[in-house]
Amino acid sequence: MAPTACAPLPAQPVPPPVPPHEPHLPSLAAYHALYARSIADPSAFWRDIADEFTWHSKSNFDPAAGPVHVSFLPDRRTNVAYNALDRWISAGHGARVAFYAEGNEPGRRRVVTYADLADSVARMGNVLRARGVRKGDVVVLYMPMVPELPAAMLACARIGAVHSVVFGGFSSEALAGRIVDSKANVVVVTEAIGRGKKQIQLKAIADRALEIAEAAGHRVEHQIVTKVPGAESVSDEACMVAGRDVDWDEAVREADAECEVEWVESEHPLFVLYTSGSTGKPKGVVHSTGGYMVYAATTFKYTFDYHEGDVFFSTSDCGWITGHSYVTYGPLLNGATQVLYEGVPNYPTPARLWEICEHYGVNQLYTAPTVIRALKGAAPPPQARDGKAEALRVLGTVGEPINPEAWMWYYEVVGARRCAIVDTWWQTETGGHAMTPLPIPGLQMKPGCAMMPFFGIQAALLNGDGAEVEGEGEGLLVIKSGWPAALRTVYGDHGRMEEAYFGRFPGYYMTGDGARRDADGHYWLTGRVDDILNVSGHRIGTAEVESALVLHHAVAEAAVVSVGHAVKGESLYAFVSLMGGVEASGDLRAEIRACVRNEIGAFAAPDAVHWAPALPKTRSGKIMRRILRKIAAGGARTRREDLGDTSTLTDPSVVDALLDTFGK
Ligand code: 6R9
Repeated sequence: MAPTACAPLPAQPVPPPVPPHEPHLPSLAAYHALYARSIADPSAFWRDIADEFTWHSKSNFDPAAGPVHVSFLPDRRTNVAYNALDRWISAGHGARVAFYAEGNEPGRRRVVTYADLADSVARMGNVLRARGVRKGDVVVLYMPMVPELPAAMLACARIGAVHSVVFGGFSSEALAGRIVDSKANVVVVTEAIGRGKKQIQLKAIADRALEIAEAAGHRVEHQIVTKVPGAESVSDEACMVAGRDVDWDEAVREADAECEVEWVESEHPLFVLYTSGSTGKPKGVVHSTGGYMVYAATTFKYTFDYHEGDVFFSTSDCGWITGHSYVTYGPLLNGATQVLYEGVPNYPTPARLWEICEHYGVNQLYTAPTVIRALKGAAPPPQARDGKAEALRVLGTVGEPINPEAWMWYYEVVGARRCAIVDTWWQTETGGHAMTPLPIPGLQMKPGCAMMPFFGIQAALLNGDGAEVEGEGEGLLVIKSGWPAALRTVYGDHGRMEEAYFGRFPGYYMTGDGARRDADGHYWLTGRVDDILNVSGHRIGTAEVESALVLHHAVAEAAVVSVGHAVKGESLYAFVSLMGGVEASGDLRAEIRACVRNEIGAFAAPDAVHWAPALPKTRSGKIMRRILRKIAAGGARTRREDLGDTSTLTDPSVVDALLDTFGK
């Protein structure tokens, strides 16, 4: 019987260590000893780890005061790109493979060594400097998963600039919003990319975004344009705007290969990454240099038990935090070799992901539950045929809760019962894994459980009054005290950061997730407790989608909820009230969905649009989403008595009207 999240847990023994070498954490006792030290004396714990990196001491950096403040070795200076590349090259590892880059089309492969990557990074650093980019300036990157993207991120880091990667699935409007908010003067864009059968003209989307930004009063001075070998492009020379657009290949070829390292204060911002909040527009989460560097590297090392010579493969895009911490930074800071895949996991066939794992002898695979669910049943991985997990040792999952059935398939079929499953719970704001089972030999894994905190993380559960829940129980998941990779601020709005994360219960970082602690002290994530939804692992704020919906002139009001979806985890269901006199129609539904695609991106377009004569509201004007969620989940079969107490609604008859409008 497949276990369920709340049922008594079948113990899943991790098999005896397959690794050819001693694991980084040979026993649970080793974890407990390190964890205890990380809490008892965090400064000494992290300082010892930090000493493995290259730093320049002495700095006159003066940490800004504020009620919410984390700082990490503020008296030192460092450079993340130096630590990710030059450190390995100086140690004689320049010829080591950094990326096996696998193109969208099978067979299209590139190999990038540490020396190659360092060369591109240095030249790109000079290209940026020549365009006026200085320490602290934001550079927006709108690129697919090709080696040029981590190279551009590291080039920014090398010169002390702050990158802001925007996921290639975002629309012109969304990209423009991020450009304007971050005041970036330089944008790096890839001309066109292949994603599965589709060709996406990224430069055309970016060109439009620059127009929108300009209309909003912010002019981008330079756009650097890269090409992906093999992607068909509709743009040509004529589409390059003279004086603004620069060809990456040409510029990089002409640039000097020596690029002076900018040694920055440990607290200097490394990047801004926009993410959905529960209210209003996306927040620019700012991460620091030193603390983020050490934490991304340490979590990578222990969670994946990475050893020299292993091949790591994360399917995450660098447009999300997972690609930042576990494609660009964590792996390179460990001198790791990894597969970088441009395409989608099921193109041209659902066996693609397994073929890639087999071809490169992947040892650690990191992907999302939505990918696992989509591939489950579609194509058996090769190891299912011969019963061997080949090279795979650690299987990671991230982004959303994994249901026990998907977990069991990952464990039994993909991992052939010989791999550790690391269900990593963390967030854009935590910078790296905050809770995860670790691949410790003999650890009893629990399907769907994030289990234990990473070093330095003091997890706690609060009840609605802010009191800590002790022992077994459920509550709001919070983190007490700082950790090295904690977000430092929200770009341009420190007040918003204090309010959003620390306002309700001062002294605690609010994760926005709920969790349950079991009798063993292990944590089970129960989902968001705020208005953030998770569709295919993409974090989406209901407020953002609702704002996009009401931009359509025919829409008076909208409310978005989610319903369970077999592959995506959650799918978006929109209740839309039209302006007086407007007739509902199929065309209008399509137009309204297109509005969300234009405003945010295709991944945020609701699967269902329900014409709502009115929305159920409380007397204080708050939409009662609890009722809408029940209607969306129950569909046409929903009965009024299923909806619970509706007496606090201003107009309870609204509910009947909603139940009458199914399928209209
Ligand atoms: C890394 C990342 C963060 C939100 C987070 C939570 C959900 C992520 C999870 C998980 C259950 C896991 N989440 N990992 N829920 N189990 N292993 O995804 O960052 O995009 O900021 O999303 O994703 O709800 O709060 P981000």
